Amino acid sequence: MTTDRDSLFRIPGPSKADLDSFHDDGYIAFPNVFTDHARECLIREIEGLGQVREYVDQLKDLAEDPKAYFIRPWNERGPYGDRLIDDPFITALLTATIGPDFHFCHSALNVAPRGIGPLRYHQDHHHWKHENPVNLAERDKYYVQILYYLNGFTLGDRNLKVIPGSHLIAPTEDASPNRQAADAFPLRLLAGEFDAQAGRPLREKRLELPPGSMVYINARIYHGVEPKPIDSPQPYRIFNIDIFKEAGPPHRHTQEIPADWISNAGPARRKLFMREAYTEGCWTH
Ligand SMILES: O=C(O)CCC(=O)C(=O)O
Ligand SMILES: [Fe+2]
Repeated sequence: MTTDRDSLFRIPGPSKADLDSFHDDGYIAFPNVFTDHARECLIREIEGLGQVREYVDQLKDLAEDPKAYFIRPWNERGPYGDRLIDDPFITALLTATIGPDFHFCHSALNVAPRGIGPLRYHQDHHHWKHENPVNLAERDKYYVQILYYLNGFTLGDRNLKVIPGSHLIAPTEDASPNRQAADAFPLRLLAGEFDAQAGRPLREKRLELPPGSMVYINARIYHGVEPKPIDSPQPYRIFNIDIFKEAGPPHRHTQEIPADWISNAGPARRKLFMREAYTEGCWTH
């Protein structure tokens, strides 16, 4: 537990129940975990970005054919977004769940407007979707996604949904890149076909989270997102994500770290950034 620096969060680290949830269910939900000040400053920082302002300004014109704003990697981070990367709470959580040997992989920012469609059930562990020796060797390593919901979401309004325990299912060909099989697989999971393998019933859990929340997931868990109704009381849902991986070769989106992030980093932060980025062909030569 670190107290050497101000945190953006209300709690210093995970509880025993949080850790059990990570290992047994594949995710931890942290409702309203940001301090009010941090939540407000982060929202202001993101809404102040030039591209986001432009996007929000033209939302009314796009109402017929809504499109989300999406950027990956999200490098244009202000002071609060920057602090998020190695906030003491985040570092404590990563260390408690996956051990001390992890790297920053990449980030993204997403703004989802009224009328946007769903995101199907999927997993995000890219080494499962490729068969190179390096991918096979990396499959069992942790890949964690930290999903930040600064303005929250309600049930049926761009809510995240998960299948608790589905991170325990071994990779099969059915869970592979073939789109048709990949779409059918979650239905088979939910129909009970893999309950015995998981040692528990695999059922959908639809989440509802207030502003200032975060969800910490093992990227092997099946998760998806529901559409945002055209008459949602919330004009857009802000979602940013930081992804960390156990030390090892690059994942599919392991990003280049901007030079100034490295030159401005102290030793602990620099360690997070000292890894190879993904490049075309890096798994095959
Ligand atoms: O939009 C969300 O709430 C989650 C998106 C997602 O599944 C992802 O970024 O991997
Ligand atoms: Fe995802």
